[in-house]
Amino acid sequence: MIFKKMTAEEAANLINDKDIIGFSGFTAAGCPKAITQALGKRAEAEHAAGRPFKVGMYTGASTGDSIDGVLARAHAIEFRSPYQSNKDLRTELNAHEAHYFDLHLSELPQYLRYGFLTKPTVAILEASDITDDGKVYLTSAVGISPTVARLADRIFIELNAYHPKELKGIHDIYEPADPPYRKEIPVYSPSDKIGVPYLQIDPDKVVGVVNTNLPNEVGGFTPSDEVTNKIGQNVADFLSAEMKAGRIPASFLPVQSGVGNVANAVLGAMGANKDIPSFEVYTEVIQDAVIALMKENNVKFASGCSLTLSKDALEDVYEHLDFFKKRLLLRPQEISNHPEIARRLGLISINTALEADIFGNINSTHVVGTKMMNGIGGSGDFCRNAYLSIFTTPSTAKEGKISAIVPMVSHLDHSEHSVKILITEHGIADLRGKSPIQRADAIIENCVAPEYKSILRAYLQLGQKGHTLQNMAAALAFHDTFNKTGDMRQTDWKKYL
Ligand code: 0RQ
Repeated sequence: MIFKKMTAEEAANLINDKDIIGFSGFTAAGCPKAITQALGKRAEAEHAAGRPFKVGMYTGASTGDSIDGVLARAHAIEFRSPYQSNKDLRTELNAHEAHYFDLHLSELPQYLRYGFLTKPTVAILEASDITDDGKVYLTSAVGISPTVARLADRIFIELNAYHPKELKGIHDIYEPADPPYRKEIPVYSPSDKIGVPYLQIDPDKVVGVVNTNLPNEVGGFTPSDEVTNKIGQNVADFLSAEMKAGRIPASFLPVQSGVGNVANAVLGAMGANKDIPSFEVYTEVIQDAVIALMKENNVKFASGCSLTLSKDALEDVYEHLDFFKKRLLLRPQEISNHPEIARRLGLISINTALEADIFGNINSTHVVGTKMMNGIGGSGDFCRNAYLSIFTTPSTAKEGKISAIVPMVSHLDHSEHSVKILITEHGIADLRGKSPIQRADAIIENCVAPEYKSILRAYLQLGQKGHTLQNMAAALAFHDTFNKTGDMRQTDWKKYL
């Protein structure tokens, strides 16, 4: 290898205050780990010496603790985009210690190319292999790697022996041209390969290669429970009824599903439903449930941006790469989440809401209107453009003190114009073709927790006039009551009239 080998500490010492770093990876899969750990220590040492040390950060989505956790705890983040789910980083950005801007995941690479955002000065990529002429074979995710590797002035590689070199061929690297030269992105089915299996970088930009042998830092899953299982069951029942009604073709359509326990339960229930045929997946995050369904031949093929798998599931994939490489493909997020492809393939998109309102608007990001949770992720890329856009949520949070369904969302991420179906553990509200008042009836009747039904029905009787029956004095009374009493069930409309 012609590239200079170095330790993580040596690499970190070459990264400067105010550098802007673009990282490989998507979720905790495929992220660098060693250089950032050393960078955290360097930042702490600089701060102890009274010198400023903060970096800007572009990532694919969330990362492992070695990036977001380490750098947040070291107070070393100037700004961060686009999606995060680390507790310590969340604390930093809600306290304005780090600036955070939340972006549709498909848009970040083109925003960087268009010059809308300051370009990265440094790229840190995790690779399973690299050739002397600059062909980088990534690991278990792609994310924004192609764009940041091209735009950055300096590149550091973490060559991680944990990932087998035989991964070659699982990635499909493609960057679209920018307008006015962009043509259609020629993905006509989830398994279409349109690029090359490696990331071509300029070898002259490589500052050094750090050898590692570190697993991904993907967190474990909470086992599914009665609520998530019921939501999964309701989604599967709904989709099988849509097929019977002829609104989903008998061969089915590719599925996009979000991240987390609800998403795993939904996929599990779809696999168990005898009416739903073996289907394809075109998504961003490939989770454990997809691998389990693939082994049972309930999923034929999965195209994604990352293998966000538990340690056991990833090792299972790596042990049986001959089987899985024919069925898995990893793309840049610009392609896995591309609106053009979502619309062309006719994705059935299933994402989790933090909060929904009775008129069908969705809040995916802000807890009680102010505190950032994780970010919009890919939910907007998919929901606006899907064949059928479904949002799921448990009907309540915090032992029933919070209703996930409120009169008006406290923050808007996806509007009533994009959201077609809302599903909770209690049932399904089909919002297609319904007026606001019909949507409110369907949601209260089918999705709301029993203890909140009469409160929400009473809201609609407050005497408001107009097309959408919002009462401007009382629309956020659920949230106001929660802030004052800690329990939305105590909402008293009279106080707001
Ligand atoms: O709180 O963490 O203190 O226990 O929110 O809620 O039910 O565990 O659900 O982990 O699946 O997260 C929307 C955040 C759901 C996620 C969201 C509290 C609840 C709990 C988490 P605790 P759950 P999940 C693919 C697509 C946006 C991006 C997206 C998300 C915590 O799915 O980030 O869809 N989605 N991307 O108690 C206050 C409410 C609440 C609430 C739940 N209404 N008010 N707190 N909670 N509802 C992913 C990518 O793009 C990479």
